[in-house]
Amino acid sequence: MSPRVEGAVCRCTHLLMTDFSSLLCVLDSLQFWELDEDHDGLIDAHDLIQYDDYALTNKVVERVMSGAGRRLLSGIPGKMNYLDFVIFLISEVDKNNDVALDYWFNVIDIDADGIITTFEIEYFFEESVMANRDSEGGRV
Ligand SMILES: [Ca+2]
Ligand SMILES: [Ca+2]
Repeated sequence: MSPRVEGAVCRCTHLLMTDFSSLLCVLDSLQFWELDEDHDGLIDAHDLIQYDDYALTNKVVERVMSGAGRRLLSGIPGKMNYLDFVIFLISEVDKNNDVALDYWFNVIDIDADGIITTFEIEYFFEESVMANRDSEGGRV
């Protein structure tokens, strides 16, 4: 394990107190390490789009990387640090917790007016349909 990953694991261990949570944290660290191709401790949109075998659309990644879900702690526009990634992962893995609900609501609420409209849903849905068509070889 590289010193950078070990450092991330140690930081995370201080944040999460149970053994199970610590194990999840180690797995998160390895996932972060894999996505961070140049290993500079930051993930950009190019890296995040590869998350979970390209499970996210470009529009969602763009919103996440803009800090729409939650302001990025990295302080660098368009770049996510390890803690930003952990918050993203908590929101992505279990979408039923309050953090996740707030996170994804904010991602979809493009104009940040506190209301999700059909326009906002269509904006994201359109790209998902196109991605499904592509993955199914044109069949829908
Ligand atoms: Ca990087
Ligand atoms: Ca809105």
